[in-house]
Amino acid sequence: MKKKAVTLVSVMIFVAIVLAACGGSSGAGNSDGSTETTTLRLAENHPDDYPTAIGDKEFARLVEEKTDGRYVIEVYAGGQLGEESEVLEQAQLGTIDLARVNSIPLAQFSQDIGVLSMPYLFEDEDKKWEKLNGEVGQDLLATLDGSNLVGLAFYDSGERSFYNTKRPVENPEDMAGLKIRVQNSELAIDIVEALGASATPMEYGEVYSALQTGVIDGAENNFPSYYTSNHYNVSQYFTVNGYQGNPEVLLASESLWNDLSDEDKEAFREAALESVEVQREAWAELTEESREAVLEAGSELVEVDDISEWRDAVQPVYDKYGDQFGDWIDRLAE
Ligand code: GTR
Repeated sequence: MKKKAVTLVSVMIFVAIVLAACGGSSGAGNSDGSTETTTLRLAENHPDDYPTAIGDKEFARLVEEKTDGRYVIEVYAGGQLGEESEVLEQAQLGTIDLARVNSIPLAQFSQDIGVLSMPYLFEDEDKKWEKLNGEVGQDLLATLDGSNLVGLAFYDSGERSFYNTKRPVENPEDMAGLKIRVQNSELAIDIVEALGASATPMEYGEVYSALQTGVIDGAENNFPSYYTSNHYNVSQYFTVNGYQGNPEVLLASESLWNDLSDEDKEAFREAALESVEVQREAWAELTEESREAVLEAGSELVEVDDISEWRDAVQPVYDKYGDQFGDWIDRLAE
């Protein structure tokens, strides 16, 4: 929620008190001579030192710099502002200004963005990031138009793999009958079902106890999430099959966006794109670190030498969505 302080001294004092009470802040005396600071809230569901949160903070720093301090962004990490679906709803309503979310739940607002969650879509990391940071990426983000959300940039989320509490899974047949938690997305359900497992959509914050109590047998995620969520403590078999390379998305609520001048919109967009580098460096580091940490803690990593049987097993997903995503798949592969 935006909080504005205006020049009249008495009003400023009043606003400062209100803002302090709400956890916001206000300031005066920017380098451009203006006396107005707008404090924005950015929702982040990972811990404060997780790579996406590091990216968010770099974005915040750059926005502040580029707008001469007229915009201050406070990052609310650790899911303080709610689970991903609640955050998305609030961003649509404009009660949360900015958010970093995963691209899978965004597919409910832009079917096109779903293409990024297609299994085994990306083969080359450099190319993937050239595309996501370039015109195709911006065109994909623009498909959110009409959803009250404005996509700014993609962040790295590596590759997702399956893990479970029951047994080492070496090939798709071993997935049979496992109850796997997925994000809230039809495509995610279809992938798990193509593999012969059953899919249970659930919020991220509920997965740990669902694994612990046996409500589900497994889930899927990248190494950093598997590690920092402590899922590795309750789900020891991790199959390194990197089946999905969908990125994270930094976005703004349209209500914030409509309040920004064209110049400030440009500053926000630039800041978002520039923050990607710092986020990706942090990502690479934590990916290594978390892989080692879970191994040390006793996780059993099943390395998949031949990914082709996994690719073949998810072919029904390409049969179902191939036409719908065809043009995007071509553009991402060009
Ligand atoms: C993580 C992602 C989160 C959340 C989570 C999930 O990789 O960073 O935003 O989407 O996965 O599986 O729900």
